[in-house]
Amino acid sequence: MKKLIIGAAALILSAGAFTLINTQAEAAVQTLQSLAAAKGKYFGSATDNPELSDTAYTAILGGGEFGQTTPGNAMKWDSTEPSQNSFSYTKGDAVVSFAQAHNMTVRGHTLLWHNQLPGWVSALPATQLQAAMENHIANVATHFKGKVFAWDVVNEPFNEDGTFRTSPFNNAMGSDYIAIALRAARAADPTAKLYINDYNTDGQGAKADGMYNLVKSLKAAGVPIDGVGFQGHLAIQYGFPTNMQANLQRFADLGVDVAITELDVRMVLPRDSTKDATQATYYSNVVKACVAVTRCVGITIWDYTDKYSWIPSVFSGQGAALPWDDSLVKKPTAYNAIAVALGGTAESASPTPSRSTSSSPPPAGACAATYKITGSWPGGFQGEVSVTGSKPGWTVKWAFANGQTISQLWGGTVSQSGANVTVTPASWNNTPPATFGFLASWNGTNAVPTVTCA
Ligand code: G2I
Repeated sequence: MKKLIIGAAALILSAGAFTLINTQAEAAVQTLQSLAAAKGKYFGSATDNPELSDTAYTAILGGGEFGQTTPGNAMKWDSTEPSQNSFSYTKGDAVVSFAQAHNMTVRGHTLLWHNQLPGWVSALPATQLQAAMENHIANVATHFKGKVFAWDVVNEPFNEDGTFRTSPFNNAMGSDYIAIALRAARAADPTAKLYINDYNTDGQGAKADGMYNLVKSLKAAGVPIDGVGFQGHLAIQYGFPTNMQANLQRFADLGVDVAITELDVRMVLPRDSTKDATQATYYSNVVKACVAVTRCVGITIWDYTDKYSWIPSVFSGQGAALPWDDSLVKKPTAYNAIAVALGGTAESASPTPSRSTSSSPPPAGACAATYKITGSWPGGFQGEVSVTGSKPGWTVKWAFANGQTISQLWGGTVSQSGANVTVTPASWNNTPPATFGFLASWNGTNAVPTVTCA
């Protein structure tokens, strides 16, 4: 990670050695959250309960890059009230606990959506729908009161042409259900910011106009509406949304906050460097649009890694939409584009997806080793070495170039003396093919070393 030398400390630096100590004491690690915070905004990532048991994943999620999270599924109606008046908060509470333990704020998502709606709701007679909706909102928003800073009260109320989407709520109450839901949320949690959230409203067009007219009329009628969420599910093959910054600004000018709530930028697979570069410009443009609009409060990516992205299961043949790849390794293109757009500097030596070295295939009785960085987060990384060939009792060696230090290794015994690392196998791992893994620290640069096997 880069060190940021903040203004005051940099000034003292010229005064001599004593100040160098001061500079180091005041240096801060650059993360997407620290950069966003310097602009008065947050940078967050969605998450979901199954992922919270993946320790390499949570090390990055809670490692400082993100100051905010949104539960991808845990607070939706099917999760919180699967049968009428029977509430379950276990999953939502787990996300809140993780966030609280890692200095992250939580966006509540979502009180009302036509999707992931339990069958019993759609089966209710229209005359009972308003009461069921108000009861749902009252219970869920009360439970999470003080734990979420905002709620997506209503999710995706619009059709592409800007008319209201058909839903059990719209069928029963007409578009008034939106105002009724917002009032119920305000009554249950007077301090959470209340949002309407939708996709394909990021740029100007019929759907964004529909949202604009709705927000304008809700404000005029004194309905509690504090913000509009722009999901930002983008795809490089469809072009960048029209006038995104101006679009965000016109909503802000109505007197509401705006937020980028579910950003990802997908592509038709396979990835290549041209698509990665285009994707990076999309990330940059979205972040720049938010930075330029004072009332844009923050940006959330819809989970940070391709490993847990919703996209491949919905858009067949598409994906690679997040700034971290399937192996939890940062993509220098997308990640740096975000960091730079937030006013930071590009990481010159970010791990790339193919960060591995390997020796040539070994002759009989010899061995070869391949070193791979499988995950990386501020200050730490996970590595894996595979040993091939036919040499029982192999010894793998390498020298770190940048001060990396191994803290833990499995599948073998490690000794590290300065830069030099020697690994011998655990008894059960004596004969190739064998693999061992490790955790290590890094700072600034994390070059892949040349490994030897003997
Ligand atoms: O569809 C992408 C997002 C669009 N905006 C609203 C968001 O709430 C929505 O999130 C996604 C979740 O990321 C997915 O994880 O919403 C999907 C449902 O529409 C979620 O997928 C569902 C799967 O379809 C279900 O099969 C699965 O049981 O997740 C469920 C829980 O894992």
